[in-house]
Amino acid sequence: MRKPVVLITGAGGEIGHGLIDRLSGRKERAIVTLDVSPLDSGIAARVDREITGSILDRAVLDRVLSEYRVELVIHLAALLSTRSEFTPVMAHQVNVEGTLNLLEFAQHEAESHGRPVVFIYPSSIAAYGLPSLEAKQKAGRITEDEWAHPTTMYGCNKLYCEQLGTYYARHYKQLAAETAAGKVDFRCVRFPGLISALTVPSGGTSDYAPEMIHAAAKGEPYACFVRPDTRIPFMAMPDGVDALLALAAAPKADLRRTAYNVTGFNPSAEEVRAVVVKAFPGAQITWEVDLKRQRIVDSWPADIDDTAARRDWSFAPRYDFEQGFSEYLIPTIGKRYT
Ligand code: AKB
Repeated sequence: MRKPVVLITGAGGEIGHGLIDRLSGRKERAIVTLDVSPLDSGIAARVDREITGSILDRAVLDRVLSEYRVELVIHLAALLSTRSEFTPVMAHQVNVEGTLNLLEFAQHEAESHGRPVVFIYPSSIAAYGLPSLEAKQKAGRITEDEWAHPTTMYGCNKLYCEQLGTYYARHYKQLAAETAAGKVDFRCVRFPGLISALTVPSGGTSDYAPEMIHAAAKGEPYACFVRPDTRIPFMAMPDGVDALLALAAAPKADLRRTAYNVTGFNPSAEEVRAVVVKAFPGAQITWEVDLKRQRIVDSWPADIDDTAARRDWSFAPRYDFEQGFSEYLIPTIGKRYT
């Protein structure tokens, strides 16, 4: 008998750390991870099987299929927005072909054990694209179906994979009589920038907020790569992990969409700086705008509407801007660097 497990791809990244921390405490299912790099020792010890390999390698996925009964896939592996602009073809391979491989894998798993496989996919505010700062200001809080015109390779990849997942969930092989549609139970969270106290992100464009905080805690100077008035939504990592797990556990009948916005708070870069300087007096934060990265965040919304997530699966973040910093980020980061 194959063991029932959760498969987490890209497990060594920012979200993976928080997720493994939480899931290993729950002991509901064995945890199998797949990442191109070995996991760091802190999380490696908490998973049941660590596979070092690529989501582009179908032989690796076939091996997982033969060994485990995967009931839940949490597909985190991706190249983030700034990195993807430097290597767009590779980004497309990892972000789109990789996701396609995983969806096929989930479909085969579901067929082999005769039950739907829940597939959790983190999408991003990068799926949006506002054409100008004026439009961004006017748009305010936007819903999932507005302004979905991404300007980055990563954003295009995310938006397309949302559609691809919906295809697998609702229409896959609808012309092939022998295959019932809907074996992959695809569910997607559109994340804002995530801020973790435990890890520093790499390759993203929302990274300026976490980088500012971590640099200040380490006593290092930081030159912020966006203008002080830049405003996009963020969320504290524990809320991000909660969102993935809450969506995975939601009764299917309650879900009226496949992709849901979630959000925590939306300070300007200057407001983040002010809080950081208050928490770490003497923090040296300057502004050195990178025009290309600025253009990316200027195309992302200032705020997003999370009404659908609140309505369909009762999602409410624990942390607002004040509490996110005072109760989670400052104390946890402070401890980490002392
Ligand atoms: C990035 O900046 O690329 C990510 C994201 C907002 O999806 N953090």
